[in-house]
Amino acid sequence: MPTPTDRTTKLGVCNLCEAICGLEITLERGAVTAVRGNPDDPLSRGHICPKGVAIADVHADPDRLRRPVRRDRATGTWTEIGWDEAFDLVADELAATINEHGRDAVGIYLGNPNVHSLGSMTHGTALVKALRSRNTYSATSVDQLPHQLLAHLVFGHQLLLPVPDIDRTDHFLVVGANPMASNGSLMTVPDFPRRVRELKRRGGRVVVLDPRRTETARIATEHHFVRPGSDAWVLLAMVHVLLDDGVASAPSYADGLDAVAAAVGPFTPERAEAMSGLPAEEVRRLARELAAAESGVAYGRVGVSTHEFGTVCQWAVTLLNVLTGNLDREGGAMFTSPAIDVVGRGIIGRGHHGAWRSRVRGLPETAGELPVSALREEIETPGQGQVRTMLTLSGNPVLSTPDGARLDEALSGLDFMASVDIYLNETTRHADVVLPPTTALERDHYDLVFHALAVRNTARFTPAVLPAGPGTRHDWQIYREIALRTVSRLDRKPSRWRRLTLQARMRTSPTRLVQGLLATGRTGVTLRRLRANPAGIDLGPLRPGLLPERLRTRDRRIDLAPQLVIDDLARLAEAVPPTEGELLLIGRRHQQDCNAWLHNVPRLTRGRPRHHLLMHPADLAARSIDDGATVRVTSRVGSVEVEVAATEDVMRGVVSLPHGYGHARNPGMLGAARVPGVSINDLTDPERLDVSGNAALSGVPVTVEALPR
Ligand SMILES: Nc1nc2c(c(=O)[nH]1)N[C@H]1C(S)=C(S)[C@@H](COP(=O)(O)OP(=O)(O)OC[C@H]3O[C@@H](n4cnc5c(=O)[nH]c(N)nc54)[C@H](O)[C@@H]3O)O[C@H]1N2
Ligand SMILES: Nc1nc2c(c(=O)[nH]1)N[C@H]1C(S)=C(S)[C@@H](COP(=O)(O)OP(=O)(O)OC[C@H]3O[C@@H](n4cnc5c(=O)[nH]c(N)nc54)[C@H](O)[C@@H]3O)O[C@H]1N2
Ligand code: SF4
Ligand SMILES: [Mo]
Repeated sequence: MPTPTDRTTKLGVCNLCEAICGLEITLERGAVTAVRGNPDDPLSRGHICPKGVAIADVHADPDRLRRPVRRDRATGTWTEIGWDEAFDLVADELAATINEHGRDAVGIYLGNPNVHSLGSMTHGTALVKALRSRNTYSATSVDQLPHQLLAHLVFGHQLLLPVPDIDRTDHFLVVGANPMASNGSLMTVPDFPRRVRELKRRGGRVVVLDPRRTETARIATEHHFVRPGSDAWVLLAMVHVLLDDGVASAPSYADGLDAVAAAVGPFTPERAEAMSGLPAEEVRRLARELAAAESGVAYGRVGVSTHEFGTVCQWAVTLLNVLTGNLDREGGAMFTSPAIDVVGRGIIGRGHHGAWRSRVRGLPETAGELPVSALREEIETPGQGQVRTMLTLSGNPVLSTPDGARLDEALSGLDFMASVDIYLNETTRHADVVLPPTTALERDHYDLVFHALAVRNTARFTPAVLPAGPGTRHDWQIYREIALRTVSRLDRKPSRWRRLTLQARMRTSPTRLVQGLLATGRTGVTLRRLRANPAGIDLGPLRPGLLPERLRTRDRRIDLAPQLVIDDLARLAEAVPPTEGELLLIGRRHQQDCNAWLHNVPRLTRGRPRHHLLMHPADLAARSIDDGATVRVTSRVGSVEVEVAATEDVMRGVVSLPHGYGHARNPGMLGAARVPGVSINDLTDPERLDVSGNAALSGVPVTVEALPR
C-alpha cells in the first residue's frame, strides 16, 4: 500500500482531440494511477472522455517505441540503435537524396498529432520549411482543407476560422459533424453534451443534417437525413431562400452580394430536394428558422469538408452566417482573441493557392501543401521530381488517405524512409528508421492552435507531468537534429544568415518560444502568470465586433463571391441525381477511437466490436443479405470483406464504415487482434477531389454483395 505521501496530484492536459481538456492526474510512486477532468479548468470545466482517462495507457504501453529502431531490409527485423546513429543516418539519406535529385525528391507527410504537440508546431514546421520540398503533404487534405482555403479567400487568412458561439446561440445548425463523438472540430468545445443541454434549456434549437442518425442527431431538436455528397445543393438553396425572401443582408465591409445572388439563382429548394432527398419545404423552413432566430449559427465539418464540393459547402455555410447577420455577433459565428494570436501576428502564414502544382496530375498546392491524394503517383511515376525518400511525422496515411492499399505498396518501393512516431503502424513499418519522441505526458504544452479555435478565450500552460524517460528525446529535439544535420550536409547550403536563423530557432525550446510570444502579446498573459495559474486563465467569452479590423485581406474587406468558388458551381450544376439502388459509403467516428491509433489500449477496445458496415435493413433485404453476414464491399478502387450490421440509423442508400480501422491487413500489426475490421480507405478514391484538392471521402459509390457461405 502506498503511503499518502507517495501520492501526488498534478494538473495535465489531454492532447488527443481538439477539446484540449484539463486533467487532474494522480501519481503514486511516479506512476499514473488515476486521471480525472479538472473541474477548475475555465474551458473544459471538469469534462473528460474515455480517451482522456486512458491517456497514460499510451505512456505505459510496452509496445510503444522508446528508442530509435532500424529495419534490416533483407530480413525485415528491427533493431534498436542509438540516437546519434539514427540522426546521422536520416540526415545522410535526406541530404544524399537532395544533393543527387533535388529537394522535391524528399516527400514529407505530416499527420494529425503534429497539431496537438507544441514541439511539432514550433520545430516540426521549421524542419519542413528547412527542407523546402514541394512534395509536402499532410492530413489537412483529407480533412479541413476546404475550410482553410475558404478562410484564406474570404477572410484573408487560412486560420481565420469563425467558431460557433455555442454558449450563447439560440439556433445551432450542424451539418456533417458529430461532436457528441468527436468532441468538436475547428470548434474546440470540451463538454459538448453539457453545453448542448444548456443551449436547449435556454430554449435554443439544435438542427442536424446527416445521412446517419448519429449520437449528435439523437440529442438534437431535429435531425434530417441528407444523401451523402448533396449538401452543397441544400445549403445553397437555403442561401437562395434568404435572398428570395429579401431577408439577406451583408455587412458594410463585404462586397459581392449581387454576384452571390446571381450564382445561387439556379440552386432552388426543389432541385435540392431532387439531389438530397430533403423536401423543398423543409429546406425553406430550415433557412427561415435560422434567419428568424435571435441568434444562430451554421456549422459544417468533416462530413461536408471531405466532400466533392467541400469548398462550396464551406462557402455556403459562411454565407448563411454572414447573410443572417450572425457573423462576428454574440451567439453566431465568432472569432477568437487568443493570448498568442497566431493569425493576427502572422506566426502562421495567410496561405496561398496554386503557387505550384503536383508533377503528375497538376493539382494545385494550398498553403505549401499538395493534396495527399497525389502522393502515391508522385512516388511511383519516374522523372525529375519523383519522390524517392519519405519522411513521415506522426501519421498513418496507409490507413487515413484514399486508396491506402496502393500507397502501402508504393511506400515499399522507396529508396529510403524515416518516420517520427511512437508506434510501428501500417505506414511506419515501411520506414528504414523510426525515431520515437517522448509522449504527451512528458512534454510541456501550450496549445497554439486550439485556443485560437475555442468557444471561449482561455490560456493554459501545462508543464510536463512526468519526467522524460531516460535516454529519450522530445519531438522538437528530434526535429532539431534532423534539420541541422541535414542542412549541414547539403551541397548547396542556404545562406549563412539563414543557417544561423535556423540554428537559433531550433535550439530554443518550445517553452522559451511560448514565453517570448506571450511576452510580446497584448493580452497581459505571461508564462509566469500561467505557471501561477496552472488550471488556466479565463479571458472571457468570445468578443463581437472584431471585424473588419481582424480581417487579413489586403483591403480589410470580405469578398463574398470568390472566383474560385463561383467557377466550381458549374461542376456542381452538372451533378446528376442519384440512381435507384445505388449505395454511397460514408465514414464514422466513435468516442473510444482516435483516428487510426489508440487501438493498442485495452480499456478503449473492450466491449462490443464496432468495425461493422452499417446498412439499412431494406437495402439488405433488397440484396438478400442477412444481418451479421460477411459482405464484399466494392468501389472503383478496391474491395473489402467485412461483417454487416442492420440499422435504421443510416438512411436508405447509405452504408457506413468507421475510419482508422484495418490493422489486420498486416498480421502482427498493433491492435490487430483487439480491433478487427477493414480500412475504409481501401475503398475511397484519390480521383474524387474537391476543388481545393481535399479528398472526397464521403459519398463513395459502392456495391455490396453477400459472400457465398
Ligand atoms: N475515410 C476517411 N478517412 C479519413 C477520415 C475520415 O473521416 N474518413 N478522417 C481524416 C482526418 S480528419 C484525419 S485528421 C486523418 C488522420 O490521419 P493521420 O494523421 O495520418 O493518422 P493518425 O491515425 O492520426 O496517425 C497518428 C499517428 O501518430 C502517432 N502519434 C501519436 N502521438 C504522437 C506523438 O506525440 N508524436 C509522434 N511523433 N507520433 C505520435 C500515432 O502512433 C499514429 O501512428 O485521417 C483522415 N482520413
Ligand atoms: N472520438 C474521436 N474524436 C475525434 C476523432 C476521432 O477519431 N475519434 N478525430 C478528431 C479529428 S482528426 C477530427 S477532424 C474531428 C472530426 O469531427 P467531426 O466532423 O465531428 O467528426 P465525424 O464523426 O467524422 O463527423 C462527420 C459526420 O458527417 C457525416 N457525413 C458523412 N458524409 C456526409 C455528407 O455527405 N453530408 C452530411 N451532411 N454529413 C455527412 C457522418 O455521418 C458523420 O456523422 O474529430 C476529432 N475528434
Ligand atoms: S474530449 Fe478530447 S481532449 Fe477531452 S479528454 Fe476526451 S480526447 Fe481528451
Ligand atoms: Mo482530422
